[in-house]
Amino acid sequence: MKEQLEKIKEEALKQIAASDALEKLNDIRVSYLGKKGQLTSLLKGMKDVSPEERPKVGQMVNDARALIEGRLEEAKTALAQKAREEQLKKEVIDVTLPAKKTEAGHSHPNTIALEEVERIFIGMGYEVVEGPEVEYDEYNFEKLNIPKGHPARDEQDTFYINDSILLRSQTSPVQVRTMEQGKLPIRMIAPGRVFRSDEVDATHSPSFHQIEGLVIDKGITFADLKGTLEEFAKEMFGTETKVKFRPHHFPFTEPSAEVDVSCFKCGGKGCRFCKGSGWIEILGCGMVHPHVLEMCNIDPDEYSGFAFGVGLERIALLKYEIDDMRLLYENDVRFLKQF
Ligand code: 2NM
Repeated sequence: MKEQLEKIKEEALKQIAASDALEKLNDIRVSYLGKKGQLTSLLKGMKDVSPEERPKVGQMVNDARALIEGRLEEAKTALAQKAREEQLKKEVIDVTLPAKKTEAGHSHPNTIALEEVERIFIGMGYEVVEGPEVEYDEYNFEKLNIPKGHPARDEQDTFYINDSILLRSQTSPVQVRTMEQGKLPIRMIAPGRVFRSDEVDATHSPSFHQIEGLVIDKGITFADLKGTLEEFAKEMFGTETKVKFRPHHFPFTEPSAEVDVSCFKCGGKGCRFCKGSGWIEILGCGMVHPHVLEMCNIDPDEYSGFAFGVGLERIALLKYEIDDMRLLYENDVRFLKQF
């Protein structure tokens, strides 16, 4: 009987050591320790053992049972631990993997054109300055030589919050604010949203964007203005571009001019794009009016300067050959992705 017990014990331990799944361990438990298990059957054979031997043999059977149970438990814990480690390995997060791409849309043609204009002027030493879209009448009109009743107030009719506060019709109030701060010389551009009381059509919108430039220093002349804008036009539209200054009138500059560039489609010969003229109007400019300088506390006998203003949408429409301004405000990504 002793030999039988040893054999059963050895066989059980061998099977436990070799099992690689929880179900197998359970089968082993049943086949050795279960009601009809081998060890249980062995106990039933105790009646054949002599009464003196019985306690000893009983003890041996119990020890074997305890040993097998202990090993089963250990094996179960080890298997569970292994399973958990494998799961952790499978679920590991590799933080060095590239992130899932989010659909980021596309830069708006206005943004692309603005960044190009900013790049050119920053390259010439200009600062980019921003200011409020809701402005005082004083900054939007009065200090720019457009007193109440001036005809330019009709051309630049805008939206009023009350008698003295409005939505700016140009970005020049940013220049006024900068001049008032009194830090000279000034070399700046002021890009931003402006408002006019206009009906929507292919070339008009009640809200659009402007970039205005201002240079104030001692001895600034119209020659500086011409050279600067010619350089800008060549960088923006190509080195072959020619510029033409036509006399014009603005209340805040004297003298004033409108600037045409030679058509970058036909080179100036005349085409559908430039409506046969060979020229395309792109901006307005002039020497800052001495009265404007005075109202901004700058002595016109000591300082002079030039200013200019360009419509951002106009540049974007020209540059990308878009024929309807309304397309710029729909933000249809299929449209935006073309630029
Ligand atoms: C334009 C045309 C000409 C302009 C003038 C000023 C200021 F504040 F210095 F007086 N800022 N911008 C100006 C001059 C704007 O836009 C067509």
